[in-house]
Amino acid sequence: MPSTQPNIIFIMADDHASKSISCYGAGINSTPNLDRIAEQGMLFNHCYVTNSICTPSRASILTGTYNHVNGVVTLDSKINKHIPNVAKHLRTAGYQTAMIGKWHLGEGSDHEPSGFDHWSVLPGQGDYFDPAMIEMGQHKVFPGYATDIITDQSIEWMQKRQKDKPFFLMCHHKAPHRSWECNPKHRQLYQDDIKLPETFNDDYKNRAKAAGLAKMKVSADLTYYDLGLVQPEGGDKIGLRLIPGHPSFTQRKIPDPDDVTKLRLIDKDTGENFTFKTQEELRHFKYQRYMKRYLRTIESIDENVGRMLDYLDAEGKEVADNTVIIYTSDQGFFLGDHGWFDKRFMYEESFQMPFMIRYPKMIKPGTVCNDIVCNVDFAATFLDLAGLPLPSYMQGRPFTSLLKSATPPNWPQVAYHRYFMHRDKIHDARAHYGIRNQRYKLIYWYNKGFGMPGTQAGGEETEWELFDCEKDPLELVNVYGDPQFKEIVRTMTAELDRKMVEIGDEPEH
Ligand code: SGN
Ligand code: CA
Repeated sequence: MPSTQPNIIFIMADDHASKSISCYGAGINSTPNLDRIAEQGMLFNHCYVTNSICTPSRASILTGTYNHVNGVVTLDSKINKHIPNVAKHLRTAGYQTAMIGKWHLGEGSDHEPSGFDHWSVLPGQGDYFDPAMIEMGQHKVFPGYATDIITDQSIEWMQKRQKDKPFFLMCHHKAPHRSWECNPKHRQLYQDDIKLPETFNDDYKNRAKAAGLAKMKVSADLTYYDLGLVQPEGGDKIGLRLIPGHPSFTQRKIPDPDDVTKLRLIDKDTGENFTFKTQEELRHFKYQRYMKRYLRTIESIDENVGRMLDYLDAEGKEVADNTVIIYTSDQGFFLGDHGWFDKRFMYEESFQMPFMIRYPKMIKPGTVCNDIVCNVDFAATFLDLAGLPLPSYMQGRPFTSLLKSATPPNWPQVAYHRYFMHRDKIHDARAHYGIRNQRYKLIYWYNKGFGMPGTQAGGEETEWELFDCEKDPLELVNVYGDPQFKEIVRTMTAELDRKMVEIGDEPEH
């Protein structure tokens, strides 16, 4: 007799911006299989990450708590495997549980996945090709492409499961993370140019200094490795794969030389040569090359999510109807927006997570939710869907009523974000916290690092930003100091204070 408690399949990509999922409507690519989840279920327009960076986001998803509570505040933090998490609750209540793919919450016996009957994870960021994985503590190498392998393992685990018990599967892809290496069969995709985002030429005027100082510009901060290029003079050999941690892996940025006509770049796979007449041409080349490489890795995610859906549907209507299937990403990503790649900021493109969910028993097909939810709410929602009590330590709220299109009138339409890593070595992003409600976004750049690993001490002047998300959705004008917004600043600051009191985080002065 199959269980009446739903199965939960949680598919999460790494750095997948909603603009590169076609059901979100930006029109830059086509993802028919990801779209199936939204067509047969619900799409969220306002799902936010509480800290726009991998490791902390994953800790919040697993534990249902904010980062100052679960202790996973930076990219270098490691989760304490003894703290409770959603998989432990589900497993104790009779679920079969598995965690397959990117983990990034630490390695070794104190930090490995816990609460899972089966786990097979990439060490650190993992590799796109022939990835090493740690399977239940054993190191193994799996020949092939990471997105296929993670899907194969997920499907195999579902095949082997006990059919009379519900299951919880976390399937975490590596793609489309930097350095955007696609499955070779997708190399020819995207011959036509991708359209530039409206804010590609942002000059960062009228905003906090952090925006202009961040080293994540498509024009200046991409490396040879990122774009699959080599250079004739002193460049890397064609076909050479650089090793993460090796200085050239992150440091060899493609220059904007004084005389751009002297620059020659070479495709590492085909040997094709690229030369440039103007700086502008080089800048656009970088953007196109970045976007095409990024989108090609998504092609494989789309195919593989299609395989997961097909597998589930082939198990029969009863199982498919009783399964919650989610697609999301650990945070958003800048796709040339504001001239950037990467994430970390509370600006909308990196703050917003894609979130689509299918659960035929509960969700009307083709519905859209515009209410604010957060990754901290996921764990509580899973427990609620499984009919389990909400543990007192969890700070997230179950959004089951939103799935039924019955948002309670008092639903708190507010998301809290805090990025702790002040001035990381790679992108030099500044520490900040703030809140967003349906209309406004308030950000405080407190610019301090507390000497945490991966951060600098700080000591710069602090700054505030306020954006009118309705009138200025691209967040180009900081209206914090505008007298017209005095009252809004007051109410938003009070709301931020309230939120910090509620969740137990402390303001910085
Ligand atoms: C790597 C990347 C960064 C990225 C972090 C965090 N550089 O360090 O660009 O911000 O990962 O990504 S790389 O050249 O080494 O790829 S996260 O998804 O884990 O948060
Ligand atoms: Ca990520």
